Amino acid sequence: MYDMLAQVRTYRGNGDRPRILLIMPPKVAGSAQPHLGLGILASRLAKSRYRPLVLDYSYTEDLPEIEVVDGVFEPDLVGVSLFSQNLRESEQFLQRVRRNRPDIPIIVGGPHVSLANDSEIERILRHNGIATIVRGEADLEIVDIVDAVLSKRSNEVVTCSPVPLIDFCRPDFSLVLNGLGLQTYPIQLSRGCPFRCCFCNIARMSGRKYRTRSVDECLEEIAGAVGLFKNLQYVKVTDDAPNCLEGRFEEFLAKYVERGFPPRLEIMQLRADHLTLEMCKLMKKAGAPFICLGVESADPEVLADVNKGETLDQIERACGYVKSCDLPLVLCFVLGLPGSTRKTDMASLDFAVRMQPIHCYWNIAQPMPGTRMHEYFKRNGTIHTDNPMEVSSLDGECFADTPAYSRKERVDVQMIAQATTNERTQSTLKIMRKAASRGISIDVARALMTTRLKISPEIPRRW
Ligand code: B12
Ligand code: SF4
Repeated sequence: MYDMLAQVRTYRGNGDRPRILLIMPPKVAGSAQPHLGLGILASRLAKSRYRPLVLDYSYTEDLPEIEVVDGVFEPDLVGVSLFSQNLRESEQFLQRVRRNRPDIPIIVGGPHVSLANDSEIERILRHNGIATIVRGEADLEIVDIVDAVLSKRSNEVVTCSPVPLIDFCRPDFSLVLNGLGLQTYPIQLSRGCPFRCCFCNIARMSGRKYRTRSVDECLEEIAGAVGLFKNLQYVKVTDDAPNCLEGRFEEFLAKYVERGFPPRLEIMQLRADHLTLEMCKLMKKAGAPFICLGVESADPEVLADVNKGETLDQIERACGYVKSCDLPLVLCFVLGLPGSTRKTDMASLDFAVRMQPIHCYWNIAQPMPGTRMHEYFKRNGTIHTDNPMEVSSLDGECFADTPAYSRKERVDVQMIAQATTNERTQSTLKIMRKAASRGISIDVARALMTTRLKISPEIPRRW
């Protein structure tokens, strides 16, 4: 606590530059890396006339309380990033910020407000003290927005367009409290995704246009991070669709390996149809701890209806590439997609057992407003909440169902699937108690006995 507050004092300084406190609020979900968006905004503000500081309670849960930091840093403006997950907690946090310093202007941005409909924006605007809601990518506009808020001439809602990445401003994680100790450095090589999966809202966040950064510029950024962060262990690529352009992604990987960067390279959201054997070989050399591929559903009709543009054969081929390079395979499924039944989801489980991954994400379909899946559930079933993202579906939550496939059945299938493919993280007794309370003891007992790959203790459990 003492050290962190001493750092806050240093960030505060003694000059008269206005101080901006950017916050990822507590209790959203843990994150091994600091918030990239806030790192970029802080970097922009610092290059202008401001003194920014980022508090990321997802990245460092035991940061001092906001009231304590506020007392030392004495910000002139607070900016908060809002996620839909645990939104109520984040809203209570906004009230705390306001209560603590009633005259502070607050701006909010991030995925929740970028994806929200107009009535939700109106609702959030009614929060006391919110000067401006910023929707979309604020990289280029943040300084103007803060200028406008501080001079009391800001609009209530500012909508920013997807930015070209030619003049990408690198994040400055040294402006994050506890940032210099970072072990995982997030980097984006591109933004946007040209595909149209029925359950996904990424296009509304980052657009369909695939925007790329120069590969060499990305490598220079990594070189800078390797020099600065002494505890760095992983560089994590967090693009929406990193391997869309195969040649470009291979070039990045080859150069990463060639430069011999010590951190292990981790990559999110790889598409199976664009995965090549060469990529897998290079990722192995770059130390990738595992490769995660989205299958979504192994029922050919459900998969076709997802509109991902991938076939099961392509996915199976990609799994083969991963395995042939001796890389741990992780698969990601969505149970209860449009057109699914218990039977089609069980086909996904059969597929998973055949592929022998070391871990599977068994998500349950969460219809996000603005997606084709949302329309599907509105027409063919029931959506039981206004905020389907309030809780992660991986924790056994289901907010939408159809007459043919109830909420209970969906969660039951998830439990059976997790017990079949995943390493046990709870005691057998606890799992069996839960199964008994749901009336699925026999299914779960059988699932627990399924043979699966042994995961060596050296493999870091980073999924
Ligand atoms: C990488 C990533 C992660 C990483 C890192 C997250 C992080 N903290 O940076 C990890 C794996 C940890 C992660 C975890 C989660 N993620 Co995630 N993630 C992404 C992904 C793919 C890219 C995010 C990113 O780095 N974007 C690039 C940066 C530059 O943009 P940005 O962070 O959005 O910030 C920009 C703007 O939003 C805006 N902005 C953001 N905050 C603020 C604040 C202010 C004041 C202002 C003015 C502007 C502003 O300006 C920034 C610069 O342009 C997005 C998909 C997407 N395309 O957004 C999903 C996404 C953000 N994740 C999502 C979710 C649900 C989660 C989890 C809750 C999942 C879970 N159940 O655990 C957790 C939350 C953990 C956390 N505390 O962040 C959802 C959020 C949906 C929603 N409505 O809230 C998204 C949109 C995916 C999706 N389609 O559903 N995620
Ligand atoms: S490929 Fe991934 S990011 Fe693109 S639309 Fe589909 S799920 Fe979303």
